[in-house]
Order: sequence, then C-alpha cells, then structure tokens
Amino acid sequence: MAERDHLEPGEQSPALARRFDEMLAEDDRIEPRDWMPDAYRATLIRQIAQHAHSEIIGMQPEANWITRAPSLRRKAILMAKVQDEAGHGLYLYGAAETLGVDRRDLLELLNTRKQRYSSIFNYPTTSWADVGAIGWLVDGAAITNQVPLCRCSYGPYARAMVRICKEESFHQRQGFDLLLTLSKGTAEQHAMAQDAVNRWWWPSLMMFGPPDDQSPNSAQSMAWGIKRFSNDELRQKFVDMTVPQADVLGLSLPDPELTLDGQTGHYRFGPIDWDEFARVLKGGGPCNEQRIAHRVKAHDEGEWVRQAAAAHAAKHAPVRALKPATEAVA
Ligand code: FAQ
Repeated sequence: MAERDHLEPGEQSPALARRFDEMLAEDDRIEPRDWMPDAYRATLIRQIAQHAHSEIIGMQPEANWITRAPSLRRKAILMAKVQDEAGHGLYLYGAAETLGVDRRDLLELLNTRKQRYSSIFNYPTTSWADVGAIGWLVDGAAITNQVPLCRCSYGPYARAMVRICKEESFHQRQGFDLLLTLSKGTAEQHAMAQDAVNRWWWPSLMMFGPPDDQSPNSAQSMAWGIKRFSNDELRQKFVDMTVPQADVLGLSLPDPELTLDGQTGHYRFGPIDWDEFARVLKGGGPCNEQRIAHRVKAHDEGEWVRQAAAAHAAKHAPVRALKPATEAVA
C-alpha cells in the first residue's frame, strides 16, 4: 500500500519519521503539512506559546510609563514599541496555531497560570529610566536569543522571528538612546539610569534560562534544530556584546567579577542567583500577581470586542463569497 503523506495523531510510520530526520539533517524547514513527531510538536507549542505570552505580558511594564513619558517624541516611540509587542504576540499565536492549537486555549492556559511567560516581566518599572533599561538589556537579550530562532527548523516560527528581530533591533536602539541621554544629562538623571541598569542586569541574564546542566529541554531542542545554541552560550554572547556598550553609555554593570578573559576573549561574570529565578518562576516575583490579574482583567473586558469581531466576520463571510459572481453580472 502506498505511504500516505499524513497520519492520524499518535500513528507512527518509519518512512515518514525517516523523512523528518532527513529534512532536519539537510537543514530543510518543517512545514505544518509535514509529518512530525508528537514530542517535536509539543515542544514547539510549549516554546512558541511561552514566547507569545511573554510578548503580551511584556507590554505591561513599559505601558506603565506611556502617560508619564517626558516628551511627545518619547511618548510616540514608547507607544509604537508597546504596540509592536502586541503584534509580535499576534504573529506568534498565529505560528502556534499552525501546530493545531487554538489561541483561545493558549490564552486560557496563560490566564490560569498553566503556561509560563518570561521571568523578566515579573519585575517592576519604578522609574522612567527603566524604559531605557528594558530596551537596552531586555530587548538586547531577546535579540541575542531570537536571531538564531530565525533558523529554527519549524518554518512558521522561523519566519515570524525574522520580522520580530527587525523590530526588536529598533527597540534595543531606542533603549540605548534613552539611557545615553539620561547618562549624559544631570547628575540626578545619570543616577536614575545607573539605578535602572543595576536592577535589570541580573534578571536579564536569567532570561536565557537555567544553566545548560540544569536545562531539561535543551539537548532535545538542539537535536531538533529548534534551539541552535545552548542557554549558556547565548548568555555569554549577550554579556560579550553588552559590556562594551555599557562603557559607551558611561554606566557600570553591577558585577564586581566582570573581567575580560584574555585567553578566551570572553567576559567572565559572577554567579547568578538561581534561587531568585526559581522563586520568580514559581510565582514569587515582585509582580507575578499583578501581571496576571491585569491580563485577566483586560481579557474579560475585551470579551465584547471578540464577540463583535466574530459577529462581523460571520455577517460578511457569505457576502465575500458571493462578490465575484455579482461583479461578473455587472
Ligand atoms: N522565564 O529546559 P529549559 C521578549 C522555563 S521575549 C520563564 O532551558 P527551554 C520580547 C522553560 O520554559 C522573551 N521560564 O527550557 C520583549 C522550561 O519550562 P518547562 C521570551 C523559563 O525552553 C522585550 C524550564 O524553565 N523569549 O523579551 C525561562 O529549552 C521587551 C526549563 O528550561 C522567548 O520565549 C525564563 N526566562 O529554554 C517583549 C524566546 N527560562 O519545561 C516586551 C523563545 C526557562 O517546565 C518587552 N524561547 N524557563 O515547561 C526560548 O528560547 C526558550 O524557551 C528559553 C528556555 C531559552 C527561554
């Protein structure tokens, strides 16, 4: 009997599994129509959903400053950035849906704390300089992690990442520009920038996830071409890129052990507080409760918008289908 090009969920076919392995070996992209192992699909859904949730939860800390931005120009930039993050969430939920899940279910998992979002967004933005620190450090870490995802083995995720990375690059530069302005401003502004960098540095390093020897998913994700570099490799890349930028900003990084290793060409850094990371992941960060409560409130208050959009789509669907025939008669 001829081999089918699809299988029912849970069905196995050695030929299709072999084809999947060959595609990975040839660095081809896996597309939604292709057969894939259930565990590959589940890993992608977990990672893409967590990424999408991070984008929309990540709107909150910066949105906190939109009404208090110090100039019209800064306000316009910040509004555009926060809006971009919503767009990134949209592309990513779209990419997750190509794997057979529904975004409504993913949002329910976020709102009921059954899926994660990035640890970084559980920290508060207590001053205007935090907007700069998020752009420079958080978006900088996000880009370091996400550029390799443009070569992820799953096509829809890889393509979403290309556009997201272009926008994140603008975000990172605006953060750098904001901090540079503050750093070169009055003594009070400089101190505000330094304080923000002191608070965001270590949580930014935690964004890359646990150390490699405590990362249960890395080995398999790298074998599948989902991750191209390990958590520690990306963390090191970020440190190496960021330390010289801190010099240009005229700001220090809060790590007395930060030194350039002349032999490896990499910066050595001090120990990360993994207990703090674990606490934040378990819900014990400074803003975990606030972030989810705000998210659930926004979701509930948006119910009428979802209903109206669905009613509009239902009303116009048959008209759209008939349109070509009507035009032909005319
Ligand atoms: N926070 O085995 P691993 C952004 C979890 S986007 C929370 O190493 P993996 C844009 C992990 O899920 C930021 N949880 O996991 C922006 C796993 O959970 P499990 C988000 C974390 O997946 C900027 C467990 O720990 N970016 O910032 C974190 O192989 C400014 C074990 O870890 C992405 O999502 C964490 N930091 O590697 C927006 C990028 N780290 O198995 C607004 C895509 C680990 O219990 C403003 N994701 N966990 O379910 C990835 O590259 C990977 O998923 C990692 C984690 C590297 C995050």
